Amino acid sequence: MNHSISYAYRMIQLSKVENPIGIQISVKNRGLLPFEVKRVYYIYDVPAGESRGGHAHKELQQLIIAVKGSFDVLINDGRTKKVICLDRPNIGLYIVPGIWRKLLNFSEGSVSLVLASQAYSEDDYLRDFEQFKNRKYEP
Ligand code: T46
Repeated sequence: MNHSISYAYRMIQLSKVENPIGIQISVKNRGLLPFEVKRVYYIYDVPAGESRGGHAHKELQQLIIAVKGSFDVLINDGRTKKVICLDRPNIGLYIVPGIWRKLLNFSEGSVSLVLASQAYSEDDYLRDFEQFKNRKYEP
């Protein structure tokens, strides 16, 4: 039987206001997002060929947006993988807790913006893939 990873993520379209002086995108708490934003960070200047992430979170929910350029997000629930390309500043990738993620194939000059449901806590990270898999599927 094929296992679907569709429960693990959702693409969220953000509202865009376009006019002759530019484009603005806003994200409201308790709007489209399934969580309240408690932290924002962004990643840029990733050298060619490098990747970010490579871990899972126990509780954290996140929305990842390519505000500039493009990159791929590999998600893996321990059984099934999927690669999602982010390349539009008005489309965010929402990832539920407990999903391994890796960001890769960054285009030159790309910027990823991440909205997170919790303050930074190293205790929330699962950084060892074998531990991640065993934790998920122990009987
Ligand atoms: C994720 C991917 C997409 C902090 O002190 N505060 C923070 O808010 C963050 C995100 C990181 N840090 C520290 C922890 C490490 O010493 O910054 C250093 C680099 O963090 P990390 O190796 O976790 O970076 P990435 O890019 O591999 O992962 C980050 C997020 O940590 C993670 O939640 O999903 O971006």
